[in-house]
Amino acid sequence: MHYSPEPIPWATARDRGEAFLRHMDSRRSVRMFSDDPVPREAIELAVAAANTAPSGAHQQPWTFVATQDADIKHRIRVAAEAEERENYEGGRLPDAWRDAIAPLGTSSDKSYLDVVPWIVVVFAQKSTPMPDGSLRKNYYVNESVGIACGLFIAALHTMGLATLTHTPNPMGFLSEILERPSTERPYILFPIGHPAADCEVPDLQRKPLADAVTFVP
Ligand code: IYR
Repeated sequence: MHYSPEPIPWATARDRGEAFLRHMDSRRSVRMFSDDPVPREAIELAVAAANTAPSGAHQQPWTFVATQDADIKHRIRVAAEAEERENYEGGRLPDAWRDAIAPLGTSSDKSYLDVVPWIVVVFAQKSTPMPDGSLRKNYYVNESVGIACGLFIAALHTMGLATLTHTPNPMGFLSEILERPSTERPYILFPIGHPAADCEVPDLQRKPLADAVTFVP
């Protein structure tokens, strides 16, 4: 089918590009959330935005599992903290990894998982069951689901919501608690809510553009 979006004059395009950059640059990952409610529609809108992501062979190999159930969130917190205690206090984190995350000030305390109104866990479908009972193998699953997650984060930020790209390690427990099939693996856990009134974030700088892009020749 035909696709012919309206051309945008450069002056307008630049304004939009700059506004989008300023908007995205104002986003921070948050670990201190308030328990203020967030409407289910906000989650639906963000997933709908994520669902526009390009994907390998248009297989859309993602499942977004959303919960605001206090018991499920608590079970996720307990399981995540058990794994992270092994990492932080049990010596499972290699020294180099420990050094890399030290500036973030993280610990095995994941109490925000009880506080946030929503948890969304994204699962990557290594394969997808078809209506005829066969299993379809998916291609470029990591790339596809990663792009979808980026759009999801941008959509949440656009609605003034905060999140954290959280990958408790290992995170197989999420498949059990959320009862997902073995064709899917947990990819990222997103606690979602408003930042706490006293929210603090690490004083991080983004690397300069010159370190992010190189034009050749
Ligand atoms: N998964 C652990 C450790 C951790 C790892 C990275 I890479 C981070 O950027 C931050 C934390 C945790 O969630 O605490």
